Amino acid sequence: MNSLAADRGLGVRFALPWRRRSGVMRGVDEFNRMATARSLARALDEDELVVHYLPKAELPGGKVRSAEALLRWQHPKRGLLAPAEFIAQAEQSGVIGPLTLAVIDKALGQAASWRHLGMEIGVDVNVGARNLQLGFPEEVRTLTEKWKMDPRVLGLELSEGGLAAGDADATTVLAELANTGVRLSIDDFGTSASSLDRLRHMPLREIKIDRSFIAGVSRDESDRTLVRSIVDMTHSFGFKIVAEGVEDQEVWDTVSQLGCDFAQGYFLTRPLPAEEFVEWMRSRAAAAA
Ligand SMILES: [Ca+2]
Repeated sequence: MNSLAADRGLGVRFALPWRRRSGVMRGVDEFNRMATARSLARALDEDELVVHYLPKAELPGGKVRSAEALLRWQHPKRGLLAPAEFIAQAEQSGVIGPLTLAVIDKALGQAASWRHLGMEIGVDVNVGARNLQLGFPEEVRTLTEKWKMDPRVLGLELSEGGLAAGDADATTVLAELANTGVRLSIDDFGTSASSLDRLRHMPLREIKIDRSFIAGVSRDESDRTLVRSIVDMTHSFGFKIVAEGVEDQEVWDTVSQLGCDFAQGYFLTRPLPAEEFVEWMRSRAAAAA
């Protein structure tokens, strides 16, 4: 079912089967969208946004290098909301710009307080196509300077679909972002058709292989072949590879053997609030000692 053989040559479209998870907008009508967008703007003012952290560890040793900042909304009436419940509305209403900057600000502030505790950990923030506006690189630079952080502490995870659009402004913005020194990755790789030839000319450091390809690697030969091929090709471009959604030891061992550089997933831990993340890191260090 995977047509990899046909996609080996560079410059050929690398078409992977669509395995995208269910749409987030299902069942949400226009009225709710607008109401959500208005209350998101208020949530920013009231500081109702919370960030949880999902560690990313080196393979095979498991040293934690960075943590992905995952946004939650502590809604006064609806409780803790996951991004699937509000990100699409934020993108449509334009709140996504200030929202993403608020997450970068919080994540950098967190990295600064971890550094204070002796933990040198980078932070990775999810960025959508609509964030790639002229002016965004300068805003990012201002935030790294505000927290006096080396820009390499910050990683931005860009959606594959957004980059595939190939808009001229987005290309300029990417080049400027790379110039600021922040790390750039492609997120959830494999969930949309993208041209590897195009990707290899982008200023990227890292490819994150979508969890849907990783889940089956320890028992499915075709998933293993696919992951191995992605690793071989993207390593030749100089990218590091992250396996997303690593849930057990067998998958950890398999993606490590396949040449992935980093792993993320519940085998390490679920996403944790910042204070719990510190405790988790400490108990891990104690167990390793
Ligand atoms: Ca991500």
